[in-house]
Amino acid sequence: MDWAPLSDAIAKNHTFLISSHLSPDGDNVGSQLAFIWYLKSLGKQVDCYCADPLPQKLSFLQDSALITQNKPSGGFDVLVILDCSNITRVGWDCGEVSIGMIVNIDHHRDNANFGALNFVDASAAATGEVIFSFFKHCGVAVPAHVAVDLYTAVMTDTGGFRFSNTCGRVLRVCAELAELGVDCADVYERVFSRHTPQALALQARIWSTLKFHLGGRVCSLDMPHSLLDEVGAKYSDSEGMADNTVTALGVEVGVMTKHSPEETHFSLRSKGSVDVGKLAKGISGGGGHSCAAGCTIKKPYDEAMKEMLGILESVL
Ligand SMILES: [Mn+2]
Repeated sequence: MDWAPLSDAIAKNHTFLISSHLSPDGDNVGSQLAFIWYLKSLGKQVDCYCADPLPQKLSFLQDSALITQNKPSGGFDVLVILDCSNITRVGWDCGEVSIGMIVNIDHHRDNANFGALNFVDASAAATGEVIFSFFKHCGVAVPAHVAVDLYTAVMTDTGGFRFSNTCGRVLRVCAELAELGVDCADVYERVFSRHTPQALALQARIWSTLKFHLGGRVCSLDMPHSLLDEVGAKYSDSEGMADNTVTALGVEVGVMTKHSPEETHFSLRSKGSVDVGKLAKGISGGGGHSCAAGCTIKKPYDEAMKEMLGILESVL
């Protein structure tokens, strides 16, 4: 990666706005916090806006309150968009603020290169990994709390080092971060093992919808949005459930649906034989990685599920 244009853009400008995608996850939040810290350490003026609030489990990250839901106004020299394959993923209209240039830093292979400067490394497991390589290129002395941000980014985007994007390089990056002062067990526990009773009740109800299709090659779980009020849980309490759909023997593709009466959102997971990223892209508003992707079908659950199973039958 040629980092010189990024270093130049940072050196020549003063006011920065950072943003990332809706439904913030560990990579989104960790990457934003690391980049806020870096720019502030250089004396830059930095604002950060995320259209959705952070999940509670990520609020332990130092300075997480710097990621605000205060809609930006006025002008900024540079808008830095992190972890977004396209600009609509930020969930707000960037045209509402006056922006000198857009810098796009990401690791999604379907990134639309929407920035004036684009730093997209599709081989990286997380945007946090891309940022860490930039920091190393610049010789930045990364403090422990920023190492925690970046470690959280990589840990979450690899599903706790379980996904196929976990490789020697990724583990070496995490080893370097650990040596900078990350308490790995503490981060894992905070992110993956702290559930409210309502969250577990929600997950129990989701498990009760377990179904197998297409001769056992597809497994599905479903969450009607109305379930949240029923058990007093939050939308984010269902996070991670989609990963369970590919844990059964014989299953090639897992489908986790979340539906309202009008539309059905699909989280797709693959064991590898089907590229669900490609599949989701063929459906309006969809996208993602080859083993984890998402899309929405604007139809009620029964109809949408029938359509999805038809698509899956044609590729399995
Ligand atoms: Mn990511």
